[in-house]
Amino acid sequence: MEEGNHIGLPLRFNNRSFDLNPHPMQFHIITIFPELFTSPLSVSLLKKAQDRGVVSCVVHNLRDYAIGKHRSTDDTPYGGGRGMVMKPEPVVAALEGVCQPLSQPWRILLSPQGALLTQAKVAELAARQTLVFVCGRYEGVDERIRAFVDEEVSVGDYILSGGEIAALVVIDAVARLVPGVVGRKESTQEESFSDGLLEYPQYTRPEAFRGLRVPEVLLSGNHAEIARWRRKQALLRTRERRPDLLARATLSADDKRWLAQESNE
Ligand code: JA5
Repeated sequence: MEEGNHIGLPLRFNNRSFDLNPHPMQFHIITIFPELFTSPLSVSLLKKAQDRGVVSCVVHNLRDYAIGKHRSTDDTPYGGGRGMVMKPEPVVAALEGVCQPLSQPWRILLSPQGALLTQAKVAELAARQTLVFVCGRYEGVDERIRAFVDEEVSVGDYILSGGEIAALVVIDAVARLVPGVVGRKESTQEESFSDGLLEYPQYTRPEAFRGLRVPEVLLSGNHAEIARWRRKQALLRTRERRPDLLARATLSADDKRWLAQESNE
């Protein structure tokens, strides 16, 4: 169960992790909207990971580090122009307050100007023990904040209202690589797809849905043939939809022969 609130206490989504596992992956989030994290961190995979003690998440309210009567976290841009800019003092005070008790925090600013998140970057982040995310809001953050983080990460070339949802994307992807978060069976299966191809098509009951039938081979019980069919579907689908991925994928001699043969038909 989550603990804390947004009027002073960080939202701590796990208070048992240290008893169960001396080295849980720690995610700290600095945001003006702690509530945005409540549901995503309280259900499904991330909830189970925290219950198991392999992941811990602490959401820190940026406003708690803001000073003055209004505890402002934004101000107007120097030089004029539209919108507001996130002030540097509260963000840096929060970073210092949050990081002070941590041993080797890695500080990440979510921003469309960061390096694009890839599975390779996800793996790199998962090798660290403590990630601290700064979520920007308004029309952007004061440029000087960049001097107080270790890197800037983007989750894609589109505009978001703030860094919060981007931080959740990073957390979800990183948590999946933490040992004990995803079951061993699922994780081996996932690895077999990290050869850089798209997934093969999947089906479940019923056999016919609105006139659309499940491919006969999947009903055959012939596991070797099913595996071959799936591999071919993954190859075809990747060539069709993501030729950029196919160019970099790990292909066997069989794969290459089969693809060449397919394009000659
Ligand atoms: C953070 C004020 O990676 C995609 C994006 C991350 C991010 C975006 S778009 N906007 C902001 C932000 O807006 O701080």
